[in-house]
Amino acid sequence: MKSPFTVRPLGPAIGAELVDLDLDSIFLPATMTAIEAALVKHEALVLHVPDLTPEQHLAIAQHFGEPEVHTFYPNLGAGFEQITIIDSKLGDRADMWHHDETFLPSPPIVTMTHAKILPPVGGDTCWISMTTAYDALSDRMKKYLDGLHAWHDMNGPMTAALRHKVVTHERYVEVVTMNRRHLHPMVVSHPVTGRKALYISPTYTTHIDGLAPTESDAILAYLNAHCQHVLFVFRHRWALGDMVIWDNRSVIHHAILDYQPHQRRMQRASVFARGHVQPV
Ligand SMILES: O=C(O)CCC(=O)C(=O)O
Repeated sequence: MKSPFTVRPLGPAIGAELVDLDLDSIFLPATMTAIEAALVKHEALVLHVPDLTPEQHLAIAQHFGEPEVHTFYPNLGAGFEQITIIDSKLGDRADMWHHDETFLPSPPIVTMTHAKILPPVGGDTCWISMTTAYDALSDRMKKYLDGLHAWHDMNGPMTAALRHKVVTHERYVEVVTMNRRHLHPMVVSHPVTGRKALYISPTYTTHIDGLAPTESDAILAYLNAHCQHVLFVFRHRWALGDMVIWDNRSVIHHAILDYQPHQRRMQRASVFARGHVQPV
């Protein structure tokens, strides 16, 4: 069967774009299977879809699992509660390296963001291939990490948000008392490809379980610096109507905040694996 689009790699380690995708075909299982295959291989996929409707956005999300109704961000409402709005005019920003919501027991596996309003220049997003970063570690370091787990906590970024006056004190107290933290393996295996990936981020990972604080801090500082090497990074300069789908099991991301006072508004859906553990 003819492929429903052409996959053009945008970097050797991570990133590809889908060319000539017919949006009507996304309701065909074969198209979504092909998109998923391209995603797990390239880890971040750019689709040029200015005409994408919220129905189509949701249909793509539903292919991957259970779209999330986000706890913190506003959404499109009335049947589209799973389409979240991240708008700089509301003070929402994601200018830090992170996987999505790793303070949860089963964080979203895939996220997809559609550019609706962009600044005249700036506002790019970057992704790091945590599989390629893992592959580049020494065998000694890989052995050291084997079996280690680290804590992922929501409270650090909330404290930073309070300090930057992005949240009110009332909102800060409301969120931190939810006590969103979880222990995850430092290295995970991708359920489809089997590739190993580092599973830490400077945003949510606070410390390695069972290690002395100085050792944990030193190891995390080394790993975070290692991951941010340019060799592992894919940077996308958005055009209006682009959508990027990324695989949270293989990448971390960072939305660059360099465009103020201009507005940047994205509509996004994040997707839990089917049967995920509900946060309490
Ligand atoms: O706005 C972006 O480019 C990405 C924002 C982000 O971190 C997210 O949607 O999870």
